[in-house]
Amino acid sequence: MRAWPSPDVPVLPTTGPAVTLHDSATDALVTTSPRGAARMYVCGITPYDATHMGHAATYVAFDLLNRAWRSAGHEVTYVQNVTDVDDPLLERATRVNVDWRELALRETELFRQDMAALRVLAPAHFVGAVESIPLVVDLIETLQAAGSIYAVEDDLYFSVTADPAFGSHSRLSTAQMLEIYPERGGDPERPGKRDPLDCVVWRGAREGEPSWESPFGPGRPGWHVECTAIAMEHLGGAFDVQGGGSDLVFPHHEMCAGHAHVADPTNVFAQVYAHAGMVAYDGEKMSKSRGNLVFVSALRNSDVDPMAIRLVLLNHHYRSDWEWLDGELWEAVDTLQTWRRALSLGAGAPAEPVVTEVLTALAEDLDAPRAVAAVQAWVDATLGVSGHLADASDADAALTMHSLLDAALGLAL
Ligand code: 5CA
Ligand code: ZN
Repeated sequence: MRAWPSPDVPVLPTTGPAVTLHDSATDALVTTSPRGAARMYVCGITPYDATHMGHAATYVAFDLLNRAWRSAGHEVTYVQNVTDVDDPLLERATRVNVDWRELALRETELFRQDMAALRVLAPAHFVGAVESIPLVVDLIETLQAAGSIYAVEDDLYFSVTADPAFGSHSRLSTAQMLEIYPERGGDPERPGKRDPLDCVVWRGAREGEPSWESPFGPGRPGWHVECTAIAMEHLGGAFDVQGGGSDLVFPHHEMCAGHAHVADPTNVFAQVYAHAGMVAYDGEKMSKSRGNLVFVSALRNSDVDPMAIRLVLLNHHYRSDWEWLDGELWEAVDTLQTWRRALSLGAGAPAEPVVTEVLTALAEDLDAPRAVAAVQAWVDATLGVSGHLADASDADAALTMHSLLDAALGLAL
């Protein structure tokens, strides 16, 4: 499907350092070393409701990675899916009495607008589950040939025991996996399964649900196999980073890694599994199912500057869990006003050390709060205590800072 219009990225005078990133599978910082273009897959939305701050935080986090790689001189091939057919979407469509396709189209379009407003660089491939059904069918056939697929009634399951590395990506014990699984779409109790952790790859047609023809009978793709098929098709094996929120560590990314490994035992799915922390609101994880949501589009409709929303997100390290507080948004609005005043002066405190510090901070596991602090220090030095131009030793400071804020942090001021 169509992505959103991607903002331009200004070219910086300095090249950034190699990018290190926390890998959930090893719980260690890894220096990414892309060969050719850096290849990144980030799990996209299930489009049954509008983009909330949790989604926005996750996509801005991986946008920082995209930008850090570009600053380091890499091209980036970015792939993102849209889960445009799945249980929660169908349930919501039924509940609000709207055609599921219409709901998915509408919410995907709103997501595009939100991402464009937040200046998130667009993926090269923005791929729906429905349009990927032939890829999913091919992958299931490969998994079948490897002996890892069996049927329970009209549904096909993937045997997790077919992957000797199963469980290693999330580093969870079987007991922990069994506890989380039913909370995240799994069905450990279903009779007829060989292992309670096995997952559906093809869901046979049900009355009132959409279905597509396949060699396994009419049905629709399972969730995990959708992302595996799309990532493998557009990025190949051992791509650089598989990303998403930390709610996807298990089962989603573990299953994807399992499918990919069984499909090609000589290869791995991704080199690094990176996860953004969860954003809460009213004391609980912000989620469509709980309904404790702050929508990007609602704030935009109230004329909130999307750059202020982005600054709030940047003020929290991507790996931390944090709570959305409306007060932080109004602080960010004030901060941007001060930053714009400093930038309007043209000359200012030396900008080059700020470029180095911001690029270094972002290259070290996307430390956006540290980068923001460096910008704030420049603003303070430029405005001084009087609030007027204090240190004008760099005649082109504002030009450099404009480019830096835009290229590295996605803030166009
Ligand atoms: N379609 C699947 C991924 S293939 C899905 O999880 N969709 S989603 O709409 O529920 O979430 C979209 C992305 O936002 C995922 O990467 C998810 O991990 C992330 N996400 C969801 N809720 C939050 C939250 N409260 N805080 C941070 N990230 C979140
Ligand atoms: Zn996914």
